[in-house]
Amino acid sequence: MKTQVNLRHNWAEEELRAIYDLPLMELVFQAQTLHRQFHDPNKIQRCTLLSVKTGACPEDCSYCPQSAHHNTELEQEPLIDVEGALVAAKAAKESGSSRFCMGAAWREVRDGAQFDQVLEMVRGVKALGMEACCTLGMVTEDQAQRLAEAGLDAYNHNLDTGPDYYEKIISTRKYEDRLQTIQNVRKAGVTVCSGGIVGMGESVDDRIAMLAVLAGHDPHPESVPINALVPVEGTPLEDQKSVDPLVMVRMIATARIAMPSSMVRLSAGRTAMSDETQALCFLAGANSIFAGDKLLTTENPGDDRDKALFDKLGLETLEVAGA
Ligand code: SAM
Ligand code: DTB
Ligand code: SF4
Repeated sequence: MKTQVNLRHNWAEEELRAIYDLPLMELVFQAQTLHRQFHDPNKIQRCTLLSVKTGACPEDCSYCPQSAHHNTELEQEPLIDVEGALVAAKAAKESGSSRFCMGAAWREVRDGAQFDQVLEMVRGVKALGMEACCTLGMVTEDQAQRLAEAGLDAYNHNLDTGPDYYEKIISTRKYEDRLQTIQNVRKAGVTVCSGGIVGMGESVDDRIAMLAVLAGHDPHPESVPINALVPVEGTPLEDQKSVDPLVMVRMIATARIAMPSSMVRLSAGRTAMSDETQALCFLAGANSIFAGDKLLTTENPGDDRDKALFDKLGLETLEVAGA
């Protein structure tokens, strides 16, 4: 889709805040207008997640059921075999997903047999004709390069929130560590998937600060997941009040306006959302979702509910060329 809009990489927080605070109708209209210059408004990409290594993570991310620092009911699982990952990838493809994202509860990638196994999974997913994505924690430039050589299309590494709020959520790593991994991924020629979570008790300014950091990257992250916190029992954020759905709409619209050519993914939290909320999120510029009945460890709406939603809204699945 051709466009005349110049992408900007110098958004000031004040500018983004003014956009976020627009009257909702104006905000959604502006976001949708821009959306149409870059994307087909009736097409949504479907991606499938698979947790290839579950739980016992040394990081202490307050939102995460997989952290070893919290007492959740989660069943731990060591790295699954390549065959198991590829069976899941094939099923995902058959159900309409064009991207397969493999997640590991690691703080960082370590060179060795387990990383080699993940590289083999990436090669296998590519051989199925899908986009391959990984989210494995921190990676060095050399490891990112090896992922690129295996054919990896995208690496997910979220900033999660603004720089000031970050230390309230995670103490075992720094914002700068996250930024460094994103840079390593970019240098290796792998596309960047980076976004965050709303509903962790952050202020509007924290949300805006995160969007300003994301939109300050040149190029922008090709994909920007916006997650609503899924509060999980046993995590420090278990009692967080669920986020107002219109906060998701405002975040998505602001992300769409700041990064108009990126895929904006309505990510975790859809199970608790009404069809109407999701419709507003799509109108505000979300054009990708996670499909299937599971995210990494928590529930997702599943194919039946999503098919009904797509049918009701007249949405189609976006086929990704050259995946
Ligand atoms: N360990 C890797 C990392 O942290 O980058 C990859 C897996 S981690 C589970 C991927 C992302 O899932 C996190 O960055 C966070 O944004 C999101 N996430 C985890 N738990 C969540 C929850 N309870 N609700 C919403 N998003 C969550
Ligand atoms: C992203 O931003 N959200 C996905 C994906 N990237 C890796 C993960 C959501 C996880 C939600 C909690 C869980 O299921 O464990
Ligand atoms: Fe580990 Fe990632 Fe969960 Fe943090 S978000 S505890 S790094 S799996």
